[in-house]
Amino acid sequence: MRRALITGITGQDGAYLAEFLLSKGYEVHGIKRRSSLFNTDRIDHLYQDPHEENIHLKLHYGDLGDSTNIIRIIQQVQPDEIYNLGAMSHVQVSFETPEYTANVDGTGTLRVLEAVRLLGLAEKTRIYQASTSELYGMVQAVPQTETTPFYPRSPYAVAKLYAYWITVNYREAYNMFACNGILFNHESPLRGETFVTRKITRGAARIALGMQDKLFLGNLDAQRDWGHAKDYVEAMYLILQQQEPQDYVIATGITTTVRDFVRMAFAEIGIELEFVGKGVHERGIVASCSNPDFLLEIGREVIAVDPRYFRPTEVELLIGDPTKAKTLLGWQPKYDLAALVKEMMEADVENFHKEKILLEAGYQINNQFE
Ligand code: NDP
Ligand code: GDR
Repeated sequence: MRRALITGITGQDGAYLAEFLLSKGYEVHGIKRRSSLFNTDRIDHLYQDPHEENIHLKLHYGDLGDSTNIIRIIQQVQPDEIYNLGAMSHVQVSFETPEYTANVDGTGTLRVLEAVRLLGLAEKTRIYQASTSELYGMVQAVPQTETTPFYPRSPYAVAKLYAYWITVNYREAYNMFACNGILFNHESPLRGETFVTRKITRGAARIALGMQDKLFLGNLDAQRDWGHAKDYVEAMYLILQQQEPQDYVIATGITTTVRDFVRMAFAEIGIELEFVGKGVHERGIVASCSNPDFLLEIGREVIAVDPRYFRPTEVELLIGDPTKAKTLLGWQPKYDLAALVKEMMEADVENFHKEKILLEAGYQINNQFE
């Protein structure tokens, strides 16, 4: 039985990847952080009672900031494959916690690579590094490929730049099977609530259900190449199954503005929006509402811009060229943006529909919004 170790198993990608590898017959080990509340919601459906026989999913406490536990866990697990997905992954938050982000996202990757080397596993263990389209940052050329120059625009991206190159360096210096997947934005109903797509689908659902008046967003002009996380974790797996270790761009090749994502999310539930005004004064108003379940008056303002969400330096345009992955890995995404938006909207309408029933029955629900 092949054994995989996933850092960041409690995150969006970790959850989909764990499910995918279990379905392939792997024994999956994951590193979770200690927190004061349970933080395994996304993988609870995969949980197996450790007292049972034949456990295929095992969780270990750890943190990428602590090499002692990284070494111990890797020594104990002796993994065939490591997927290094753990990271402080929010670009805007990285401006507020730059040193922490460098330590976890940058040096954390070094800790994993060096642990494998020190433990004498360089020949056995293959390593996937979660690199990112944020490396491209300021536009140098589009569509972005494996050879497009990097120009990172946030402490997050700079930390990931170090992680990218230390992965390449360990591959070249020690002959390790270590690869970067340069993944463009990928989303799903499991996406963290403060990333823009999930913030929009949650906001649209709550506004339609009468639970929220307005959704405040930042830069509506930003363009992103959005895919589905389920498709992208399959690419991670494929990258580690090749003869040669290489780096790959994983993307859809199509870019969309944040504004158009907002339009698509509301349209999915029968609400057409019109955008009026410019810059910080731009707002989205209801142009029509064909869904009898949602009573939204025409002309009502539901989207407004709040400069609080502007970033000190922004990445304006991302559009990836996945030709290499399609050709060499045979990777083929199953979702397009319309199917992604549909799945996310359906999930959030259902979530908030249930929550509304609980609220009306007098239950207190603590929700945080950003
Ligand atoms: P999430 O933010 O959903 O998950 C991040 C995971 O990392 C969580 O399990 C989190 O734990 C864990 N983590 C955070 N800090 C630490 C730490 N100090 N030590 C160990 N683990 C830690 O991210 P995604 O699943 O979306 O992304 C997975 C990886 O891919 C990340 O590295 C991200 O930067 C990268 N990436 C993501 C893209 C995307 O569009 N989603 C695109 C390109 C790259 P906890 O649950 O406790 O917070
Ligand atoms: P990103 O994702 O920064 O691309 O990083 P995010 O969804 O946070 O932002 C995408 C774009 O939307 C604009 N935006 C807003 N963003 C947020 N979060 N909240 C808002 O209210 C808002 N309004 C507009 C942003 O300015 C930005 O241009 C994600 C993360 O998953 C990274 O870990 C990963 O590496 C990259 O994708 C690829």
